[in-house]
Formats: sequence, C-alpha cells, structure tokens
Amino acid sequence: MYTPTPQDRFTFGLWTVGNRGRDPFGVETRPPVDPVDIVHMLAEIGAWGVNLHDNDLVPIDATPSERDAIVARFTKALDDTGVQFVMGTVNLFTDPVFKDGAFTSNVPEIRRYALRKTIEAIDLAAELGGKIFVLWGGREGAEVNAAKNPMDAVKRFREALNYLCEYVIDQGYEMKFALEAKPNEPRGDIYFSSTGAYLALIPTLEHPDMVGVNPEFAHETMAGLSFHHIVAQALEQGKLFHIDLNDQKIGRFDQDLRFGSENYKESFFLVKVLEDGGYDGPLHFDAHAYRTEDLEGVKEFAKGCMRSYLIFKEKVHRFNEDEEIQQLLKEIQAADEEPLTYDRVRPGQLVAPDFDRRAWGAKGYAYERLDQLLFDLMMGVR
Ligand code: GLT
Ligand code: MN
Ligand code: MN
Repeated sequence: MYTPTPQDRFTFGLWTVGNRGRDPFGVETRPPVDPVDIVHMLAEIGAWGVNLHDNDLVPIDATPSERDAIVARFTKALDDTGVQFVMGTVNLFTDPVFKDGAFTSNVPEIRRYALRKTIEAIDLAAELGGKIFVLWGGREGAEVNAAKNPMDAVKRFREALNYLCEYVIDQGYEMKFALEAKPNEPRGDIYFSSTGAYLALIPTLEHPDMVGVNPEFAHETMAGLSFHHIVAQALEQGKLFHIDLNDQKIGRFDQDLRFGSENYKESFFLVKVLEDGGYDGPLHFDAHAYRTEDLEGVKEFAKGCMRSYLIFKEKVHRFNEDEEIQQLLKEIQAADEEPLTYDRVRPGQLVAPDFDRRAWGAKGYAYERLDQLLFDLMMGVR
C-alpha cells in the first residue's frame, strides 16, 4: 500500500541521493556514486524520475566530446530502466567565479557567462527530454550590502530571465522555468528570500506564462513561514510548476531532511493541499540522508521519503472520508450563499441589517475538538 510506483511521480536529483555527507565542518563520509548507478537504484525503489544540475553529470571543464559521451551513457541508463528525466537546473554557485553572484553579479562579464552556462544547461535538459528548468539563485545575495544595490539585483535578475525565455522560445523548446527562493545560506542574505517575492516578480517579466515557482519545504521553514500556505497560493495562481519536498527545523541551517521526518502536521497539510488542490506535477525530494549513513542508508532515506508521502496521502484520504470530521467541518465552514458580486445600489450593506455581531463573537468554533480529531487520526488511534 505504501510502495511507490512511477504513477506516484516521485523524483530525486542526482545531488540528493548522490549527496556524500560533506558539511562545512567535515569531509565526505560516503563514496561518490556513478549517475548511471543512481538511475538504476531509483528504478529499483519505484521512483518515477531523476533531475540534475549540469555539473552533477558533466564536469564544468569537460570538452564537447567528453560531454557527449557522458550524456550518451546517461541516456542509455534512462532507456534501460524507464526512469524519466524530469527537471534540469544549472549550478551557478559552486565555482569561485560565482562567489559574489551570477545573474546579479556586479561584473557584466560574469553575468553574461552565467547566462551562457545556463543556456548550455537548458540545451542539456532539452536533449534529455526535460520540460522544467529550475533556477535557484544560491549566490545571488550579499553580506556586504555597501557593495551591492538591491534594486539593481532585481533588474538584473529580470533581465536574465527575459533573455532565457527568449532563448527557449527561439529554440522551440517546450520548457518552463521554476524559480526557487531561499532566505539565506550560502549568502548572508539571498535576494528574493521567499516564494512570495518570486510570485511578485513573475508578472513583471516579458513572458510571465513561462515562469512559475519551485518552493522548497526547508527554505520557507528556515524563515519560520508556513510552507503549505505558500504552496497553496502558488497552486491557486497556476504557478506551482515544481516542488522541493524535504523537512527542516525552524531556525536551523538548511537541513534538507528526509520528507516527513520533523514536521508531521505541516507535512500532512502540505500533502492535503497538493492532493486536494489537484497538483499533478513532479514530487521531487530535494533532501539527503544523514551524514551517518552509508549507501544502504541512502537507499532507506529515499524509500522513506516516498513511503512517508504515501502515508500522509492515505491520512488525507481518511480525513476527507471521516464522517465526524466532515460533519464538524460542515458546521464550521458555513455553506456559501450567493457569490460575492458588487452591489451598485447598496454597496455598503453586504449583510442583513439584523446581522448579530455579538452572537457571532460569542459563538464557539469547536476547533479544539477538530484539531484533536486530526491528532488522533494522524497517530493512528482513530
Ligand atoms: C542546492 C539547493 C537546493 C536547490 C538545488 C537546485 S541545489 O542543493 O540547496 O535547494 O534546489 O539548484
Ligand atoms: Mn531545493
Ligand atoms: Mn534546501
């Protein structure tokens, strides 16, 4: 019942299951894994797809013929296993050239080089059959704010996106962009610090239809925000092009924990928003195994992400079917009368003249009971 199949649309990035356990204080605890072996492992555990940064597969200084050989070998692994290539992205954060940003760098040549590198990564993603391209501006930010103009950053980022949309149209690719926000790390402050900032930028672009968001559980949680609220907004606005699922404790560094490992309740509501809201895009686990794990532990981690999602999904189903809960909700969420339309004759009336403010203020909402029912349901005693 909790065994994933490709129909569940679960994906992993090469950098997630390929994570080697390095952190700022310690070296790698796991050996490198060949991307081809990762694809085979994903097929074995029932994942649907795989995602990558350009340099997860092709080293930054590979020659064109080396690149082609690597891509051919990877494509064969996809063909052999049936694993889909789903999302491509570009690494604009590891190489020292990007130490003060890529699209928002103060140096025009670096901004142009960042665009060229992104275009090559888009070509790679298109060649592999991907239709979603994520942009995470990890280094687009500052510590020394005296050195940078945050309004220029917005303008430069917009300029870069406009250029990339033009490129995709020009090539005839069927590719959309998904913007991923993060408040900080690796920069002291990253521009566009939450998904809401990107939702506000998108309508100012030349091709807003081609651009949506890729919210990440850990990133909004680092900022103390409700992840499922922003996911709901993105979904309602038709902008949830992709999602990065993981887990995180508030106030910590970006932990990228196994999905469902920390915030059970928030994860439940997230899955509820995605399932009830009709999201049918990929479900990407942008997480990694604890540093304590060997390769067997990595596999357990990946299986755990998918299993937990399916368990939450089943709990959502139970919640939606639970008679007592639904009866309570019916009482709480009074049925909609007339849809709200502007009344030219009496625009300020809105409710009946005898609307009883005091009675409504005094009424109990039974939320204590409802929330306890949810707890019982989630804990399996219901
Ligand atoms: C990096 C980051 C993630 C982004 C990836 C896409 S790379 O691991 O922490 O949140 O989604 O560039
Ligand atoms: Mn992410
Ligand atoms: Mn993260």
